[in-house]
Amino acid sequence: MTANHSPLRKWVDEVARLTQPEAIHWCTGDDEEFADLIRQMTDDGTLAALNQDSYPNCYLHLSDPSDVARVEHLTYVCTERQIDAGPNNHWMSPADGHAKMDALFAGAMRGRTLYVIPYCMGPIDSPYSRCGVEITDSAYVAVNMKLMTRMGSAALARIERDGSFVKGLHSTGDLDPERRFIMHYPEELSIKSIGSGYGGNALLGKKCHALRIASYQARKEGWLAEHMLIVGIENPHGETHYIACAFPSACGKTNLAMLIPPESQPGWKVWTLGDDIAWLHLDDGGTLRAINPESGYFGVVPGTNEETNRNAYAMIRHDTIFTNVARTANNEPWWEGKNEGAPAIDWQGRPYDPANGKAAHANSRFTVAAQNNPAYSRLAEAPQGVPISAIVFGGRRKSVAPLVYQAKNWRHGVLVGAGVASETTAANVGKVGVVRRDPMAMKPFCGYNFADYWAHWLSFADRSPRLPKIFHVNWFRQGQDGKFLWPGFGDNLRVLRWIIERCEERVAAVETAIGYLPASGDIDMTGLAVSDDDMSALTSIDEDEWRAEIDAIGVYLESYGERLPDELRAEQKRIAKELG
Ligand code: SAT
Ligand code: MN
Repeated sequence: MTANHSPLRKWVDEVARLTQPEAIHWCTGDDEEFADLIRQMTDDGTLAALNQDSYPNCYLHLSDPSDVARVEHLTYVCTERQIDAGPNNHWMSPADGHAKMDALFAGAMRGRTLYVIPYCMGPIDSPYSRCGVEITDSAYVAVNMKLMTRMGSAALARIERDGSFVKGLHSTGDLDPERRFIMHYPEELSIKSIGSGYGGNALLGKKCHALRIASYQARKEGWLAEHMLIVGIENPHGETHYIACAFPSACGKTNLAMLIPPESQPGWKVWTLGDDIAWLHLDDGGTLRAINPESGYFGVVPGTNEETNRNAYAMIRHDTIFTNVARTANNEPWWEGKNEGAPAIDWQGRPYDPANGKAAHANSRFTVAAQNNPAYSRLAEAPQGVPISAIVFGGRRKSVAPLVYQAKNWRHGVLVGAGVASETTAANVGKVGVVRRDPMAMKPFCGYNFADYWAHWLSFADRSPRLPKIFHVNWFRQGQDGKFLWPGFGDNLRVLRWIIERCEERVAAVETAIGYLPASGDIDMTGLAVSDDDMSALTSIDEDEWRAEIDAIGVYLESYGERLPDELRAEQKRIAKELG
């Protein structure tokens, strides 16, 4: 298969001249090709077959130990003017960015195969979908792209129809962290990434295209590309509300998207549409509709078990690629929190020795097609997407943020999103557990100046009277003893039910300066052992802490200078004043 589309052919020729591959392979995306690539990688040691009796079609990839997470400090947005990338991004001029990358790409694919991967983000026939082509020298990337996106001939046909696509050039290079860079050129709709084979750095359809480049496109075209899961919550009468939730990486988006209702909530069902990214568009009637641009999951493995996420546990029992987990003596995958079996070989391929730390890497991942998910929503493939009732922001906060609160209106909700903070996780290289601002959980992913991004969010208020309600949740609140106050996982449904009742205007709430909080007794606690004291700590605010928090948000927002929208500043001041 090759393209008729001449800009694509021309680009592939140019890249081949620069990178000097030994062979060029145009991906069709069919099952035979997938099987061939897997066979080739098990032959050359890129993948190891896991126990094919208990884990059919499951494989393990161990990355270079220096290449196990996203590298925000090496990730750049290259716009003509630095101010357009904003203080939230590392910046380089497009000319410098290309010069730097082209020097690194020169001859980078010698002796390797160049894969051309046409892909479509979103259902092939959706007007909201956008296509891209990734060129890579990694077969591991090619098979992951097959699981994560609509990849191959159908995408190529759409590219030929649309006449446009996002260009992504990737090479694993020599994996030297000194020669590792992830560059984005939003004004040219292109990406260049070298020196890493890890997920978010190398699967360019994901964070690079579907968030950084798409957020830029979305602003120009009047929609939103967000770091959000999409979930359908069906009540016992068969009515379903769709909710989009933004949490930073490794804060439980996949678990919430696949939530299993506790036994005490009979008749409730939860359907997954997406676990990481949502593209949101206003339809002609002013309803905000969401599609998931991806078609698979690249989820955190540790902690996944029968109790925490039964659906995920079943889903990754077959047809799954594991990255950086450990193995048992029986050649089954193993990870901390699996609650079954014991590690024999760690994620670096060494005999397991607790002195070397964890058996599986804290950011070890599974890649699996969404179709494997027993709770996959039948509307996940719908070209028109699903109507969103509520947008939920959240972070990992030991203190300050209550279990749940509702913004008073859209403008206030934008401030709530802009003020999101979270303790850092293993999904990014760097220190874990430090609180940092992560507006809309997009700090690593917004492809342009956050100040302009907030203005874009605010502009929706004038475009529709029927926008979703906005909430903030925190599943990670701790007591004085450092224990989590809220059980999380399936019990989060109780909080989602309150959110839905608020959307349907069926329940009152307690008004405070920071928003509406649940009144005592309004969150269903049937069958749940959380003490009254803990519940009141979870559903109240400490005004001193909040005065400090709102001040800190004000200082953070001001760091965006002149471009900061006045409306946002005014909203922060209003709350500061109400808190007194
Ligand atoms: O960036 S990845 O997509 O690899 C994982 C994450 O951080 O959410
Ligand atoms: Mn993510």
